[in-house]
Amino acid sequence: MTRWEFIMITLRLAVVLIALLPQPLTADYKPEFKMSIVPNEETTWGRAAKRFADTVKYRTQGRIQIKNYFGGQLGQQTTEFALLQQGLADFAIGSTINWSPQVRQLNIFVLPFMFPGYAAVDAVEGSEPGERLFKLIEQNGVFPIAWGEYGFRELTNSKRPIQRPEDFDGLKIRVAVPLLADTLQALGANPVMMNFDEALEAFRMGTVDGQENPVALIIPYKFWAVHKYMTLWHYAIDPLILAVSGKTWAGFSVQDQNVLRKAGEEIMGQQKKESREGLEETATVIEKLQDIYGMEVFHPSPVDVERFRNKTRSVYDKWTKEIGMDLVGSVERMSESAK
Ligand code: X2X
Repeated sequence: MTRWEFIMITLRLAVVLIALLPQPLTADYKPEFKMSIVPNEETTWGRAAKRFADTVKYRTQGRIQIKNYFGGQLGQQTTEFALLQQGLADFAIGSTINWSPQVRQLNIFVLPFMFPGYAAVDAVEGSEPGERLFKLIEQNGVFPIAWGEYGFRELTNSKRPIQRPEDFDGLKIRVAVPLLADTLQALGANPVMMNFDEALEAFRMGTVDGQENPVALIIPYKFWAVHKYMTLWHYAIDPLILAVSGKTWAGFSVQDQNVLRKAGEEIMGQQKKESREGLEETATVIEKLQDIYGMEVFHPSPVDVERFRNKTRSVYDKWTKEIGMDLVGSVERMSESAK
């Protein structure tokens, strides 16, 4: 054997031996990715986060391990988007309401009485306006994967039935963001902006009279124990978005990005379905809230809704300018034709 042949054989042997070594399972990813979720794990929102973490771990053979931080542990709810931008949260299933301070176009979902029903919401998310919102989020350093939903927002309070704008007079109502504060103010209430966890304490203490949230949150958070009265008015909706910090996303292999995308779409599709479950039949919802939870529910007629809507026109106009006439116009047209 020549010296040259000996070198070649040794090299080949080395290549084979390296290929036979066990491959590391964890790629070069960090051992824990952080997921932010504002409410607790009992909600359809929290359950989706658990399912996502489990599915992703399984489908990536443990390469991507997501730890869920429920109850807004990573930061105040209206800073969640900033946490994603900075990479302080890797993932979030976030509310468009909570992200609206950073992405003002997301206020579109809480323009008073914009969406007549689920069909309009689905139409918007599944076409140009929805795509435009996802682009905007991406341009802001966060990669959106899929839409979810928490449902239409209803009003609860401890003082009296709210059937007309006059009934709001002086009621202290907690909201999360400025557009909602403007709306409640225009209706004659005294809105207070506070974080969700502070608000829960304020309801228990009775220092705040009411709030607005979807039935899918009102039930697991037992709002019926502190607020007897509900107005089922569907005045705004709260879509959720599963998203990844742009910084984190860029660090994943294409193969893992595909796994995340597919799992995210499946799980959020299911989450949306679960949030709507049992809520499509208004009569059944009212019966449940009354008979099981002892609430007194007012379901406004179209004429009643017009009264509330008329009071909030100036808010709608002011925020249309903030959001952009163009986007509002195309959502209005879709909402009109989905009626
Ligand atoms: O704070 C709220 O009201 C909640 C839980 O619905 C949101 O995160 C927007």
